[in-house]
Amino acid sequence: MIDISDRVRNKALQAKIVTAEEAAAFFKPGMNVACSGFTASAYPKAVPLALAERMKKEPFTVNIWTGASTGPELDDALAQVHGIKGRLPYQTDTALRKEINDGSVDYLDLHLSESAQLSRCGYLGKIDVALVEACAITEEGNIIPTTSLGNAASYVQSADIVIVEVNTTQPLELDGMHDVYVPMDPPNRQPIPIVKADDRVGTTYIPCTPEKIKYIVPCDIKDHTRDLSPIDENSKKMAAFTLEFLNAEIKAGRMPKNLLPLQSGVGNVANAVLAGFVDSDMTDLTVYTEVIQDAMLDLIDAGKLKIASGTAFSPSPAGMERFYKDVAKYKKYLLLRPEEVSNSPEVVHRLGVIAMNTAIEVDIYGHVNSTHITGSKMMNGIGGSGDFARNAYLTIFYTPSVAKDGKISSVVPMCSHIDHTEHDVDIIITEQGIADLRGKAPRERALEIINNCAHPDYKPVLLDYYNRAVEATKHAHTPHILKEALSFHERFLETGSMKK
Ligand code: 0RQ
Repeated sequence: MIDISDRVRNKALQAKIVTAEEAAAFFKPGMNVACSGFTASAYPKAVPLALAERMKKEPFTVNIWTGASTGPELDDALAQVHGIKGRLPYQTDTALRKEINDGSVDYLDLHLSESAQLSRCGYLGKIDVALVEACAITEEGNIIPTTSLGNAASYVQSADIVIVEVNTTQPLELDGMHDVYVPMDPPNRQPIPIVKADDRVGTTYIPCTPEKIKYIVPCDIKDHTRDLSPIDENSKKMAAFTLEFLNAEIKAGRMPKNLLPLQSGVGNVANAVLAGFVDSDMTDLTVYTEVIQDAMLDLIDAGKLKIASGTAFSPSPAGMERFYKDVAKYKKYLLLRPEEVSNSPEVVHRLGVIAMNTAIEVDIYGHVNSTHITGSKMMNGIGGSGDFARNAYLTIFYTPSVAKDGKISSVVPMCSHIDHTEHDVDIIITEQGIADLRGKAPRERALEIINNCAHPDYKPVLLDYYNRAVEATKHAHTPHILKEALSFHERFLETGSMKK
């Protein structure tokens, strides 16, 4: 077994060090297992792998609660052995997605800012065990987290039993990068006293006591973060539109020169947009987001970033190496918080965040579908997009104008599922252009979106639908022909293409 005695600073606790198999033997069918982890960062690895091995011989299921998506050692390993019955609040694993969409897994797709509070409310049942990754455990039993916080602090607070995986691949210098603050629940909640993206309001560790800790398991498996894919042409165009738009906002006096705190989703568009900031002449940028990726390291190196506050540090493997080589330098600019703080509607609203997230489809009135393919099949989940979209100062959604080689238009008459309503969406950007919906009534928005964002292959049919809807409803507030509104989706389901 790997020696972790230097990382378990409470001598008495060292007696609780066991193998992953011994810890996995503790789990019982139907347990609510509340894990650390947000994206492929800081999720438990050794114990879930051992649990999956046990489930192969002795099939049973547990409910997995996390911060968001995790890496393959947790979601994929357990999904492969059909070991998950309930899952919340977000996930991106392919095998688990299949199980969610074939009815085997009950998935609660939750606003991430609310997921810790929901777990404390009681109606989801009690947490049977909190399973969290740590860098080290202090003399007092407190847990020093690793590359994300997610819901780990709240889960540890609520649990009577805690299993800690001490990950030796995580450098001890991570200590100090966290700001752990768990809000009280109503009616005792106080304002979260963050007024600037870099304000610290909590502890650098997850409070815990030695008595709560049942087992400590050594782990030497690295975070399974993903390689960055090269930035594609569409994303480059969407990034250029964003920079052009934000520069115009600065010129018009609607934004300060260093903008407002930025939030960006994950993936190609987010990377391209952030890369655009690296090449821009903007300085003193601040970031108040969920997931901190490679582009933040670029912004730090370019001397453009004051602070990036998030809940997960999830760069590519190459980005992680770069960070590990100079933790002391990068750490000064990075701050990890629980997701109920990083995504807090109260704080996002106060700071005036610029929210930039990706949609699956948008409709001509500005509603956004972030989660469902053709209305029924879950893709990933709402994640933090709702926390930011509803509360940001400026809310931008991105989508390529078409999907599946042009067979699908991402601009449709009516979204097949709605996560973000017309009331929350300010700007829509596709590779075709930008629709500024601010201050526009629904009929003006429809023309702005169709003319600026739809693909030329679909523009005529969308305009035709809109014009006929206006006539049919005699210029109603939000014109629709209901029996036709989802005809694009019907056609796709029937013929495999939205094209006529
Ligand atoms: O399917 O993988 O089978 O080819 O959807 O689409 O273009 O690869 O885009 O990876 O950026 O994901 C909205 C899903 C976009 C993501 C979504 C199909 C497409 C492909 C993925 P294939 P792309 P991305 C921060 C904020 C919600 C959570 C969120 C997401 C697959 O951004 O999950 O914002 N967002 N969180 O072919 C049918 C369409 C389609 C379509 C795309 N119109 N119809 N299929 N696809 N558009 C992160 C966190 O919260 C942690």
